[in-house]
Amino acid sequence: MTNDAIPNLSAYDDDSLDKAFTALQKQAQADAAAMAGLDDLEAFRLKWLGRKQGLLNDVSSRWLKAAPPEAKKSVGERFKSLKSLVESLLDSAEGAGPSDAALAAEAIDITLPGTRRLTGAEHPITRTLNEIVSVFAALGYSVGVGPEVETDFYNFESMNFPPGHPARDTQDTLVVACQERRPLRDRLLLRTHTSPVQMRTMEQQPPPVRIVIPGKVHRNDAQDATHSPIFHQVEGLCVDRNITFSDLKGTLDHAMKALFGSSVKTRFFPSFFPFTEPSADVQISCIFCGGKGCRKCKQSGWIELLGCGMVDPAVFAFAAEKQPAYDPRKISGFAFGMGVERIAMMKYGISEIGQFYAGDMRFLGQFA
Ligand code: 2U9
Repeated sequence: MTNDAIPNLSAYDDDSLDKAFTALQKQAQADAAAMAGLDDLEAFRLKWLGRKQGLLNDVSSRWLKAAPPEAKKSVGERFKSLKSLVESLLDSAEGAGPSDAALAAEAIDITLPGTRRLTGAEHPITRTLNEIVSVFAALGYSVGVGPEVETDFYNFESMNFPPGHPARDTQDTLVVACQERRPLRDRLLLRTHTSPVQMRTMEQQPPPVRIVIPGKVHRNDAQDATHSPIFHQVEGLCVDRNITFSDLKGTLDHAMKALFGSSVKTRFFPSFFPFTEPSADVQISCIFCGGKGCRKCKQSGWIELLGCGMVDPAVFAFAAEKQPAYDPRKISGFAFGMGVERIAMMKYGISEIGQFYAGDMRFLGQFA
């Protein structure tokens, strides 16, 4: 349906007007008969009734407005009936729905098998991370996030790793280049743990604090079956009056039961971290053999899963520089940290950490 221009009328006698209007009526009827689908209906409406370029608009301006006064009435009557014809053609086409030809063109064979679409699914690391976070969220913990590019102060110094202290060697660090001219505390690095977010949170709010920090961390470690230079942690911090090691044990025992099943047992071994004192490693009874001893737990019946401890007063002292309420004589707290990959590997029986990052659909599809 092209928009043919409306020629100017050379004569306004009844015969000439009849001829001109009849031609347009026929054209409108032919256009209406040729309509097949909704697109054609809209094209018809635009061609005939379009406000600026519609043919009726042209007829009105070229024939009706240009008519000599004595012919205005007869042109007007014919214009009115042409317009009603176009409108009724449009109405009946709208009511009639698509033509048989249009329906046939759109017909589908519903007996053919459909196209199977892949359903997206959470990555096993995201799923495990969310599961861990929800266990603590149910205990009233809130969730914090913070920068992955950190300063030496937040990543190390405030966490009780003094400059030059050998404890720093336990977390091989990727540093941002060309920082040598800055004071050590301001130099940028890729965070080796999510602990700086807890420190930043304490600086922002007085106790009580109950937070978990999930996130990506970076270490200058070679990749092997169980290590990756980029991995994920969930760390937690609880600070209030009278928080004791029993609170820590009860909380983590509950969390491990929530994550691995209510029959799981926990035990706490003395350990060392610069930021907690006393510190402990937490083991859970082997989820593969129930504690009897198997290859997975090296016949011990126990698997080491996370670290924890009571927040070192030296760490509180750094927070107290901005929030005096973190006075270790008045408050106490516990903290813990776990590797998400390690927990996901345990939960899903995965032996190669690299599987998580390879993007192999045969692996990822198992979690859909
Ligand atoms: C503040 C004070 C103390 C966080 C803690 C651990 C123990 C721990 C490791 C587990 C496996 C890291 O992913 S891993 O390699 N983490 O053992 N993390 S206590 O202690 C804090 C954190 C923040 C202010």
